[in-house]
Amino acid sequence: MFCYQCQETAKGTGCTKVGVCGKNPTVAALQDLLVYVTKGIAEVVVKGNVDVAEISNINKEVITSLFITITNANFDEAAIENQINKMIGIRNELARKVNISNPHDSVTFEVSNREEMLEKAKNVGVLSTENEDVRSLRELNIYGLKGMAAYAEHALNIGLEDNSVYEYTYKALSKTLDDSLSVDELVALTLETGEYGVKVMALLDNANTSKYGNPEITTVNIGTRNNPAILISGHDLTDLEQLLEQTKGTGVDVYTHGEMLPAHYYPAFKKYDNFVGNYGNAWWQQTTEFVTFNGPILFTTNCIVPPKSEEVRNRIFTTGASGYPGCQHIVADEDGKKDFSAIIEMAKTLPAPQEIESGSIVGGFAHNQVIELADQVVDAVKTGAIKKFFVMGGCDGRMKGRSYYTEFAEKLPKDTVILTAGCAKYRYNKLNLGDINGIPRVLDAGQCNDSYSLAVIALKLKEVFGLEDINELPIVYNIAWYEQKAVIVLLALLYLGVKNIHLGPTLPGFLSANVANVLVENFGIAGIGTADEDLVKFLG
Ligand code: FSO
Ligand code: SF4
Repeated sequence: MFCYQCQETAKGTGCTKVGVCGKNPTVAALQDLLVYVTKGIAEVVVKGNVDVAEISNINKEVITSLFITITNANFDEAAIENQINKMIGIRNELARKVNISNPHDSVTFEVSNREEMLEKAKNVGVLSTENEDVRSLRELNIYGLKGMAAYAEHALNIGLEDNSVYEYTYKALSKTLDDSLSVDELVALTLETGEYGVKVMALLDNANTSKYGNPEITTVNIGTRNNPAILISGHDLTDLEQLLEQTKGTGVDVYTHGEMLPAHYYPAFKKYDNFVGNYGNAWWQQTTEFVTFNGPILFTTNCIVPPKSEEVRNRIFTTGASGYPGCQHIVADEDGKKDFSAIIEMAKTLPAPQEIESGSIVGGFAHNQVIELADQVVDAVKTGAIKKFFVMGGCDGRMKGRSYYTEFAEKLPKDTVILTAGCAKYRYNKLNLGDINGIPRVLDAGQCNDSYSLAVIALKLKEVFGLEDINELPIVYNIAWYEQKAVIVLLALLYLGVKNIHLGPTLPGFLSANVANVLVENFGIAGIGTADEDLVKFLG
């Protein structure tokens, strides 16, 4: 196997024997093949001039397939094998209808069993592109497309889609097969991927806020009650809504974990008395937190860490693109309805969660809320009460070096404000950093996709202060990354013209030296140093 798509890749260069994430070589190979057949479908759509508006079912399967291959989303060999078979069927049916000349191998290959799939996968993975710069740029784009697919799927679950996002996905996937593309053309493609990243995050923001209201300042309980409970993780708000509806009045409580925390900020979910609070921290801490939670856990998306015991595994359920062998997977019916009764019945038989902390945290600072506070914020900047903003969004992870972010947040001077989104916040959101004239020093906009909010806020501030360039704002970008959704967020920021982003805890292993240089020279991308060194650098 060879996989280097996430920040925790072995030695910073690539997982070759087994994934640091727990992905085994069979899963890795099947995921490579799933991406490959998805590229084949893209080839047929692009070369055959297929109108994406006519193939909504295929669009959906394409984004689901990409989503399945995101880090920590799906470890279930059988589920991935099924998806490959489904995609080959879709590809063949489409190819019969549009008939393209000189089809690429991704359009024509056939495999009839697992063994043949594994054999075929040997020649279609990341290393099948020999030139390391071309490989680096192809993968950078593919990882961005995977992140984009995840966000598109959440928006679609709410009923919103944008055909131009699908069209672009097909175009970009097919370009990753094109050997005639120069490095410069692939760099241009990367920026275009960022453009569609902005589009898809705006689409998801629109879907979430039109259905569930605008996030608002909210105090979230981090303690527990004495009822049996279900923990919901991942990012999908429609799954949460259905779970809350189905648990209403059953005596079973619902808690969020990891990236589901920002759901508490939406007005629509506040009416549920059994929606108690957030349990625990970022995804990687689930290995201990799921043990003490006691009740069943529902994964709606990525962020699964292979459970260490049978006992915990038996309590895990998956849905959507997520999957884990031996865990019950809940499928939606044709109308998108899911039956969570098995989870609810299990919860009733299990003890209430063990309290691991108490108190509360405050969040809900997405664009609408911050813009409502704009006068206050602008005043604080004008009077010098706020000297600088630090965008510290992104991801958390297991790496020891991530304690940098806690130290950095603790050491920031009291006249600075942290803007965050994604699970990176767990490194500093319980530190009690205080406020500035009533404005909390950590403003949490929401999930990783709500990084869109941070961009909207920056653009608004630029307008209010009458600046020409977003980079003239007193904002420093010190972002943490882990998986492919962070890649699309990064590409989106680059497309919006944000310069000098610091990316840590390490730069992506998939950037070749030359591609890293392009990012450094054109966008000022840099890594991180120690917290002390960086504070001196950023505060000037
Ligand atoms: Fe991932 Fe990062 Fe959103 Fe976290 S981008 S790791 S679990 O912030 O969440 O999906
Ligand atoms: Fe390794 Fe990350 Fe790939 Fe998992 S997703 S196999 S940890 S590079």
